[in-house]
Amino acid sequence: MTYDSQNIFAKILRGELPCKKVYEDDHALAFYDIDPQTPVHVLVIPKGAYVSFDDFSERASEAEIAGWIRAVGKVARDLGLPAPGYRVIANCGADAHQEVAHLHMHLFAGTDLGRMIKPREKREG
Ligand code: DGP
Repeated sequence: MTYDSQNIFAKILRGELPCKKVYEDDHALAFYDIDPQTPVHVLVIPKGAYVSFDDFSERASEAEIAGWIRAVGKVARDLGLPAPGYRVIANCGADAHQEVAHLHMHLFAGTDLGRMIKPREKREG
């Protein structure tokens, strides 16, 4: 998938749209999700033009990769999430229902998040 520079997060990065900023450095920007699904719901995006995790891991520099990953962890620590616990998810592509085609890590926290996948007894097959 080619990167569309008109996506919402690209506009936020350029300052064309506002966001409720949590953290920013040379490689990453973190802000609160506009439609929070948990009491704490933050998005951490790399500043470069990458669509998805697989795109980023293929094309980003070592510094960009380290910078983004470190930013995700720093935001979690700064928000006090490690002790109660939190979840990180990056939706990539159609089956994952990725809505915004700029790589983003969701941080979910602030409540018992339940199990990540269906209980064994409710799985198909
Ligand atoms: P995903 O399905 O993983 O692509 O999630 C995209 C998320 O982006 C979704 O949780 C809602 C959030 N979002 C969409 N538009 C905006 C916006 O303009 N501002 C902020 N802060 N979040 C947005």
